[in-house]
Amino acid sequence: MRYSYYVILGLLIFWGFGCGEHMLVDPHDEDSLRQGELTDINFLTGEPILPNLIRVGHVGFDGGQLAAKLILENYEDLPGTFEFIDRGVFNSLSVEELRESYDVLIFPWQGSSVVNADWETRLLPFMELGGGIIWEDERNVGDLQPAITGNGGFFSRSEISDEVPILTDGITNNLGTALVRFTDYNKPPFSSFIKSGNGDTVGLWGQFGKGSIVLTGVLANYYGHKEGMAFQQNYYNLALNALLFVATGGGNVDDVYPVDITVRPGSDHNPVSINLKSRGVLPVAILSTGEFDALQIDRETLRFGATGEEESLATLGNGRPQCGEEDVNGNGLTDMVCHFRIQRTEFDHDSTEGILTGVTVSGTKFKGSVEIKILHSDKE
Ligand SMILES: [Ca+2]
Repeated sequence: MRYSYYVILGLLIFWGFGCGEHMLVDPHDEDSLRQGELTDINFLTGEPILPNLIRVGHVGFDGGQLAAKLILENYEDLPGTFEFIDRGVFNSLSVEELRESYDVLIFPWQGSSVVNADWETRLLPFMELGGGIIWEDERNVGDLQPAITGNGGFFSRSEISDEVPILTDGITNNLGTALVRFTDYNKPPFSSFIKSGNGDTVGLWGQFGKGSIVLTGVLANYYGHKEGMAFQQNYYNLALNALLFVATGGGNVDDVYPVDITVRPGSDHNPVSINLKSRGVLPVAILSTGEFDALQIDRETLRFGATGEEESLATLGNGRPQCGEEDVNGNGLTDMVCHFRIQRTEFDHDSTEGILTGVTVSGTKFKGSVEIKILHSDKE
């Protein structure tokens, strides 16, 4: 079971969320140029839903261990194809042509400086088309401006400084010397995840549209080998993680998990009537299921009203959201009940639906809707 490593890691990290399978790719999305049937992240477990095929293009240099090639071809730890792209060919291909042929582009250490990896006209558009980029290339750092400023050199022994799901899973050993330091970057969407012993940022990741990028000054692709010395194995795992990370959009979850909600739980009225003149609050229950644990909601993110964007969450005297935990439907699973100020829900006399949105503590977006009835007894 070549995937078991990731499945177990994902389960360990997101064990609190139960398990469930939700394919996030919309097969009807005509805008998507994803060719390799790349998939996304399971909403609840955080596990990557593995791509069927990752087509990797390796730009301009074929030295080192080529961890990506090992991962895809020798060990088959991820499904995919690996192809060298001659620098001249690379420069002659448009972004659209590149995206049609490749899901991930690797810019390796000692890539040719002839390569045109201009951020604005090449890399960013490639990612916006859903492509992923892995970068170890100290020779073309100049192409990254204005998004990122970096410079080459030797930067002391480095290590993971920030945990990023998928990307840093299982990377425990120290990493070696870095050859690129990132001195300035827009933040967000870039985040640092590897730092050198001197505190220099030598690893960044970011998401752009449906695509993502991992930039490192450490040479995971160059040195990574599954059966090498400990540091090579560590690099191999980082290269594998990076490949999976960018192939799945960097854990980019655009979709929204559907949740069940009820207004005024326990009420006999269905739909529940709402009096727009009321200065009171409306209790809304977010129901737990075997797949969705409502207690994992980040309460502060809840919005409820006509569009689901209304900041109507009621707070207590201490500023905390007015929420409680209760099994409102008696199914043995504790639900979350929060109160919303009717005056801030933006409902009008034509409203027939209340929409709730929010985010779980692990970053999963969710949304629920419920039928409502506006009380028309008051003459306006
Ligand atoms: Ca329940």
